[in-house]
Amino acid sequence: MNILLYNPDNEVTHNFMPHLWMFLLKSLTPPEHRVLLVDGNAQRMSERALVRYVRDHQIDLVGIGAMTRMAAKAYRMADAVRAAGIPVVMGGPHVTEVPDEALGRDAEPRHADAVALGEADQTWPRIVADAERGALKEIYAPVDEAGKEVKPALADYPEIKWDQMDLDQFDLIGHFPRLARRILTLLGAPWQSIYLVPIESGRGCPYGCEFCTVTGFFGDSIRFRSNESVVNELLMLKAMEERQKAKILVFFIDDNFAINPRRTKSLLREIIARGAQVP
Ligand code: B12
Ligand code: SF4
Repeated sequence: MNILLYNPDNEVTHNFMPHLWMFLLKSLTPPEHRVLLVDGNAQRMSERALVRYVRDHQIDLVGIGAMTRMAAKAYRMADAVRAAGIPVVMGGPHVTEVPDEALGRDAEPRHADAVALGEADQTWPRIVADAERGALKEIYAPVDEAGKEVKPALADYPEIKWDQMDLDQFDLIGHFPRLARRILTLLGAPWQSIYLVPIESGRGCPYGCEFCTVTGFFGDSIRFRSNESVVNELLMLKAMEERQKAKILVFFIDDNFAINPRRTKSLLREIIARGAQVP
């Protein structure tokens, strides 16, 4: 199948960083499928333009992820894609809170064929398999056979092959004013592109602030990736930086990067030690 993962823009500002979920789900997609990514923050699209893209690339399934801030645009885009006959699955924090809204179970019209609740690391391959059989279910929840919620163990976090992703749409140099680009050239900066790459090292938060969805969504205990897996990802980006003459900045998107000082220090020490070994 050809799958498009689409992240809507907020129709006001441009984001400076791509969203991690798209790269993560692409990495978790069985290799026989082709996955394309479009982030509306980098290439803003109208409903008509998205439908044209879907037709031009013969897309069989569209996955849309959105925060509440972008939900209205997400629904409009989903409606256009569904009207063109392509199934839409939606995920992320907003539809997890209000799945009935996306599925048209309240007073509003339906926007999605299926909704992935919560963390979709484990449900995504099932969604893809069901879509391929033409048998999408309405709701995919991360639960075991007994119906108990299962949080993905980040111990087996997938390798995100940044060096094999087409990152052109996320190149920040294109967004720099012409003067800033000229100054960079005059200063002899060797970079032909600049990327800001999101990385996570852990999920969850014990504090449960009333205005925030993180504790409800990711749980109140923190799960960490192994130091090795995080540092491997950083080293891959460093190698990519040199090969592509690019500048790559890394943004740790963890809500609580330093919540466990012993673990944070051990990660930072490993970054320093293994980073120093790179010539
Ligand atoms: C990094 C971050 C930002 C960054 C950049 C966003 C980016 N480009 O990554 C910045 C700082 C810019 C930002 C801004 C805002 N953010 Co923010 N942000 C985050 C943060 C900390 C991490 C996001 C992330 O990558 N998580 C890790 C990935 C793996 O998790 P995920 O995105 O949830 O994806 C998983 C599932 O949701 C699911 N999934 C997601 N999408 C899809 C789609 C499909 C098809 C499927 C099947 C599954 C699926 O699968 C993934 C893997 O399990 C989250 C909190 C958090 N820990 O998630 C808040 C969070 C997403 N932000 C939030 C908010 C409110 C905002 C702002 C609106 C704040 C403001 N008032 O301005 C702005 C809006 C930005 C905009 N463009 O308009 C809220 C959203 C709540 C909601 N109800 O939607 C969150 C959840 C934090 C909170 N306080 O509750 N944010
Ligand atoms: S992530 Fe931050 S705002 Fe959200 S519950 Fe935890 S401490 Fe509070």
